[in-house]
Amino acid sequence: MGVLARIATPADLRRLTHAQVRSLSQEIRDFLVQSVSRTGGHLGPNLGVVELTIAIHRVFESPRDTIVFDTGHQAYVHKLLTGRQDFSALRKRGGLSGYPSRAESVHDVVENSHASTALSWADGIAKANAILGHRDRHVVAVIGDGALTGGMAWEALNNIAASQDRRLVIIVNDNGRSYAPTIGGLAHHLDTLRTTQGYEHLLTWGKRTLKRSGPPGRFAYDALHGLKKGIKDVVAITAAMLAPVGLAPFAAEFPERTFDVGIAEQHAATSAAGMAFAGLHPVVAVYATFLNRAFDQILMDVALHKAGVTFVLDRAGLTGVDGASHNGVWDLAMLRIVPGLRLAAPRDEPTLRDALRVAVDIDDAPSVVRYPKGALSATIPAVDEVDGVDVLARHEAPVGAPSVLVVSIGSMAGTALATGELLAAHGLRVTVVDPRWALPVPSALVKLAGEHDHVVTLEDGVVDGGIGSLLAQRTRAAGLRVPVQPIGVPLAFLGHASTEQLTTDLRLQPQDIARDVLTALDPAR
Ligand SMILES: Cc1ncc(C[n+]2csc(CCOP(=O)(O)OP(=O)(O)O)c2C)c(N)n1
Repeated sequence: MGVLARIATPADLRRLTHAQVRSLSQEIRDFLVQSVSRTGGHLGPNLGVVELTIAIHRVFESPRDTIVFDTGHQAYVHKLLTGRQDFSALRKRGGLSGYPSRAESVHDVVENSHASTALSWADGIAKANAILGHRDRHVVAVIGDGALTGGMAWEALNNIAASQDRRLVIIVNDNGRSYAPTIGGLAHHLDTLRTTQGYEHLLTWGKRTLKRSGPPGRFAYDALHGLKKGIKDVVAITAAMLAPVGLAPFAAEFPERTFDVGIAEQHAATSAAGMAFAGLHPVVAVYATFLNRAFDQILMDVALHKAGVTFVLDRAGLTGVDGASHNGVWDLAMLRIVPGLRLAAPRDEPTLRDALRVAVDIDDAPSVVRYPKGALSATIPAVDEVDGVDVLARHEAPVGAPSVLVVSIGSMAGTALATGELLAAHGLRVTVVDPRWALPVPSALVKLAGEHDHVVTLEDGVVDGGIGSLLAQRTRAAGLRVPVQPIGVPLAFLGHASTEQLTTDLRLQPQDIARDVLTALDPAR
């Protein structure tokens, strides 16, 4: 029996002599060459990390210590050392995944195979470990010289370099190659640093690192003080916009729980996923327009990993005077395709408070709370509620009059109410509703749509691919024939102007919307 067959868990590795470890390395190489040449998969990157992975598992104690592989294509050796030695169906349904997989093992943490994210994950996990007082836990990030060319890795490095007291170890696996030889000045620089690789060398390094990794986190119990205040596991993250997004008072009261990561929206999202993995509930506060930068991270780091992270989007909708690049009109269309994501568009302060309260309780999916620039609308009370959907107004009409459902998203509530009144004045039966939670589209909203002759949706995001078009899709899928008329911001870059001027130009004023609805109902009108 070889050495590999006797390794069921990383603990078995720690009992091996150096000679046995050398045999193990050779066995793993032989195994990989044989099995991966049969199944296909990443052979070279894994042959390059055999000694490294053995060393990591001898020095650190997974899963107490978290090991994060950047990209994850080089995790085969890690799989072999953590109880997964049947590679016969690698990358086939029912067989082992070609990347780390939480479903396979508690030793796997990051499944995102998009490169350059590991340092952000590691930073988030290490921050959470420090806050939660887990002084004995290390985070080890393995990143290749190729992945290190990704800008996101530099966002993370900038944050990690500024932190102290965190038990975070970064291993740069510099083999001079990405898929092709690694390009750029960094690769050149690393070439000059590269040293001889060998198992004994790595082990000595690892043990030294353990000794050097500094005193345990000092601020855990400050932080726990926050628990008494009812914020339990909440931490706040901003990307260089602490005061503009309104986090200054939170930062003043809970400095240890507030992280300004710099102009690094991608790192904000992925480090938040890391924090959520380690037991916190991060609230990432950004302007809606800047969230666009972090789409892949929301999709692949937060949503795919079912991380409970709340994104608070300030300045959602038309922002006006800052011009084309500052309108927060893409978030709804962008976020509606993220599986599992829940999004609230509160219309006033009470619904904003309620949305935030609900959002920070969602621990298994991304949640988003979006609200417009400036003061929130005066309170707009609901007159009724239908399975979670607020009814803002009901206008009755004589029997036989056509009925219209006006669906308001977030800040459009005032416009929706005024539109409803204008339509009612034309003899229509009108119901004005606000789902508050717009994503996923509530089934109650689909049902309400089916009870009317016509549906009009009002949103302050791009109308193409927005909530209205999604509702239209859902009603069709439910077999309903009711027409859905989506009204929102056209797909264009809008020059700077006041929001009043913009909504007038874009025909988003109540009288324009009412006219468009009446025309849709009776084109001859
Ligand atoms: C965002 C992104 N772009 C491209 C890829 C495709 N890709 C997978 S591995 C890899 C090379 C990674 O090189 P390196 O980090 O040095 O690891 P090595 O394979 O050399 O160990 C590339 C480009 C990816 N996974 N993610």
